[in-house]
Amino acid sequence: MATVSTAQLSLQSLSKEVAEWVASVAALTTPDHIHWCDGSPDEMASLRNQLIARNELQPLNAETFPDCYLARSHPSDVARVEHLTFICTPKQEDAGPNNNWMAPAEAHAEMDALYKGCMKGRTLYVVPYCMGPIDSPYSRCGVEITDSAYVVINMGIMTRMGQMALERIGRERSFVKGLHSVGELDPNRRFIMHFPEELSIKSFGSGYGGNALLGKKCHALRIASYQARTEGWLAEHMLIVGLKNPQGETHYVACAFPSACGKTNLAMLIPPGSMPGWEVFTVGDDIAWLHPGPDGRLYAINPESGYFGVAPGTGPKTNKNAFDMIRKDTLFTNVGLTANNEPWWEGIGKGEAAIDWLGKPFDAKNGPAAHPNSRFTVSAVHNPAYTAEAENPKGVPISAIVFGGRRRELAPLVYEARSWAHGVLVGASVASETTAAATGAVGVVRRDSMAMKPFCGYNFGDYWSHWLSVGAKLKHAPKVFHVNWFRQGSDNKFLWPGFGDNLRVLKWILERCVGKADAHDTAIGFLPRSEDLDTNGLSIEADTLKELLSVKDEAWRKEVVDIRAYLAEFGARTPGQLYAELETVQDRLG
Ligand code: GTP
Ligand code: SPV
Ligand code: MN
Repeated sequence: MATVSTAQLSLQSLSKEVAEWVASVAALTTPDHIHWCDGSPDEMASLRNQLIARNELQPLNAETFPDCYLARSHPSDVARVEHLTFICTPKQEDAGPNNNWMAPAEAHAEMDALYKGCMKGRTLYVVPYCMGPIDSPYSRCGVEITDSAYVVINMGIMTRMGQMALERIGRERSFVKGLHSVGELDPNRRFIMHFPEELSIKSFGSGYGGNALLGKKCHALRIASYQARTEGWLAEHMLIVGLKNPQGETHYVACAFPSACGKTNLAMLIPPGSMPGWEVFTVGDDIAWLHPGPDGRLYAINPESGYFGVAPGTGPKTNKNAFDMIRKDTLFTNVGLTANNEPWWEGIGKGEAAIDWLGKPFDAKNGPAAHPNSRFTVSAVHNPAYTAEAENPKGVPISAIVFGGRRRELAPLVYEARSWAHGVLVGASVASETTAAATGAVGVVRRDSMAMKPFCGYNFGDYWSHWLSVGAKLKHAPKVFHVNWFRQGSDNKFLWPGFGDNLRVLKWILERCVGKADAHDTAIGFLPRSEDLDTNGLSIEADTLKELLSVKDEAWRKEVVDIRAYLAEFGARTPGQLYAELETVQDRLG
């Protein structure tokens, strides 16, 4: 029998459902010890000390990076594994061509065989958590069982963990069950399975990010999107940012960009010096749960309480807020180190690496010092742009929805959809170059509808219909836009400066929302002309800006053909309205 500890957690309000599930998992996995997590600072410190004693965590320079630590994952376990991620609905067509599918009984059998005795000699941690403000009607709770102390520490930062979550589960009786074991970290024995109808997740063989922190992509996107469909809301891969203009008006914008395509950076951008009077507030950097409100507007909460952000590219020039945010109380994963025991990565803008992410002396011949998908985990309250609106149980009203992708060609800097339905087509058609956030080739353009290709827990055809139906319920639907910060010239350099200067594009977007800014009407939607954008203080060639704001009809005619073929992959599930919207674009292209 396993020994049990509960730290400061009171199990008085423990629901029968949780107790029985934990007991059944313990019987299957046979841990030596069971620890119920309370999420307290003492508990986190004790878990860190255990990892330090086992050489799995390294304290960083205590003077310059107080309470910061470095973890190195297994070198084969550095990103999400989309080819090993499954949606297990009874019917395959409900998972859709956008997902890998396995029959639930088969998936359970396969996973339970892997779990059998897998925690022998280990501790089973029970992590009760709440996604969203603890008192919000929109929040949802879960319990993750894991044998990884690293996962517990991350969940402690990324979610509201402990007593309050356990009590809410006790009242609601419904919660998402997430079972996770690192197994042997064998890439050949690694699976991330989702059972949306059972509200359960089974993950084995990885300790990394979205594969292992089950509250994040597994619960807050794959399971939640499935629930959201039946309940009339949306669970999306979106940042939420508040923008206060010099007149003192604040608007909130939700933006869906694929992984490693700029959400964290946009969510905490610093206005350029030539745009005085603007203020930026971060509500969320990765996930938004959106609900139609009583006033006919769309309201967003951020289900997370921390950021699991991409380290490379984060420097004082690109993202000073993030750079300042991660100087204390931060957990780094797979970054390099300076001779001074400070974290280092490509794009940090100062110092140099002495040790690479594998722990070896750095030699540029062997590749980058930091893994391209190296990350920091940090509490949202450390963000200089944090706003207490992130705790607002009602969420914040959304004025604009912005889709985007990483495309060296074709997609202009920004354009506006003509209507909600056209916006759903624009979102469904998002295409982007793959990044290091998932294993596999990098830089390959693929369709990534609403930036949800790896995260939608059901058939995209049904998902697009759901988007259309949510819009139909909104008296004041947000306007929908598309942006691309990543257009490149023939020299492979980015045409647009990006980062803080993206506020210039957001300004035009907000002015469009209140009917103040001008635009010209193109085949694909409304675009600003050069003079419609605030370029005061921006050094950019007139021709470059013109190029960024151009629509190439010939290339777009090809794109339309490609989009139609993509929509057709979803057969009869694709809503006819999307084809009608595509026809309109095609007619306008001539
Ligand atoms: P996930 O956490 O994987 O969902 O990523 P994300 O969408 O939050 O992306 P993030 O903001 O972390 O940016 C990913 C990479 O793109 C980093 O290396 C950034 O430095 C870079 N990046 C972000 N914004 C811009 C931009 O406006 N222009 C350019 N050129 N690069 C950017
Ligand atoms: C992403 O890949 O979109 C991330 C990182 O935000 S992960 O938590 O691994 O999903
Ligand atoms: Mn993400």
